[in-house]
Amino acid sequence: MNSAAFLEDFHHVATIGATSNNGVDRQAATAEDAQTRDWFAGWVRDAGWELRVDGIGNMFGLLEWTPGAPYVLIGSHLDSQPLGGRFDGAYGVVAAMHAARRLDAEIAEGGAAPRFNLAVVNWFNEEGGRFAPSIMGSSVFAGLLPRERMLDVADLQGITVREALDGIGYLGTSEGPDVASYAEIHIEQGRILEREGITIGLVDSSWYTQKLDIEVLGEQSHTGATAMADRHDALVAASKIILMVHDVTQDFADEALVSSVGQLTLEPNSPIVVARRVHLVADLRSGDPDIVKAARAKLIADIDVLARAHDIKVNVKDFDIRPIRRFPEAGLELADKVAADLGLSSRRIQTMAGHDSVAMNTVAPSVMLFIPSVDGVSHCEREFTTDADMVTGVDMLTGVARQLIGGALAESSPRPAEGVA
Ligand code: HGY
Ligand code: MN
Ligand code: MN
Repeated sequence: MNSAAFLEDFHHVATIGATSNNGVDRQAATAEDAQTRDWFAGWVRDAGWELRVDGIGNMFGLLEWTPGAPYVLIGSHLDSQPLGGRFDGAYGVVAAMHAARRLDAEIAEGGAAPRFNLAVVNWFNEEGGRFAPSIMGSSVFAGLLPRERMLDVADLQGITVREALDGIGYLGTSEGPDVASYAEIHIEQGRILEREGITIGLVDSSWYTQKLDIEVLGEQSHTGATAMADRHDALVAASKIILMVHDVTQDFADEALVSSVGQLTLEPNSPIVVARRVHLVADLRSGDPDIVKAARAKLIADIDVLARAHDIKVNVKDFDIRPIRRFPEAGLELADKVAADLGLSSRRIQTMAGHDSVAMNTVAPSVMLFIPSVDGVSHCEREFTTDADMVTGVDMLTGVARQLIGGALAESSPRPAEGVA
């Protein structure tokens, strides 16, 4: 495998939307996202593969070796968080492009046409930083989210997904390929592989996740002239809610529940006006659905008490509820054997972060692979993974994809979700 070519492509993509602290800012359907999309499209065309863009901006590079056969999909996402890391998602897309190119060369050199074809995919808006929810493009593709409703989702400036995709020329009209199975490789975004000195993570399940959309409604007034007894300060109440979201984790075993409020909007956001409205998004995750549900119930009860005490109104809505999804045993065993044949250490591991594979695993047998993250840092400019680990991961993905196009997992079926309300 030509590691130098892979590394050259990866480090080139990292220059697109690069920030001054070694991160990237390529939020979904922005000009920077468009630049990586143009790069992906040009690379696919230069490779002689068919390029397709579907109705939610997912991009596919198709290699058809066996006319009419379904496709094994391999890929990830090129969009990033604001001031995010240059590895999250982009690594998996560039790795998939190079894995596909290797398999294409093997088949061209005399390999028999495999049972299944292969497609490389760049999923739209996996990150969900600009347009919520995250994992949008792959969830629409998997039929988990309705496309028309997602196209109407607006960002904080009121621009819709439809307008943004159309504005960068990536509101496609094609249908995606018929899927036989899916594989994705991604940085771990945690510290387990690094701590244990293990090269490859074999993801066996995803954490139960849900978001809370919280609207705090007070009353606007003069910060200087209004008596304290007369104030209905939405920001004071919101601040207490933010701490509640953090503190509820202490009701459970260490690290059993993770939660934060990551997004806050404030109205009218004037230094001389008591806030009338604050909008918050809280993210709650656990390996145990009952823990998230118990934490949610406590938060709703405590917020109700707070609203009364402050004589304000708080609206709380659930959204982006993701049950635990287990990846097929046959895929884990397949990946375990590929790693062993390559002489790589591996271990089974859960993912706390969401991924496109979590959506794809609902419609096609999927394999999700990790490579180590230095310090486990992600969604941060400090995110880092070594060239050596990235190159090893491309070998791993190529080995798994080679099995999948040969028909492995063809008889497997996706597993039902767990922890569904
Ligand atoms: O939602 C997630 O966990 C992903 O990072 N977008
Ligand atoms: Mn990601
Ligand atoms: Mn991410």
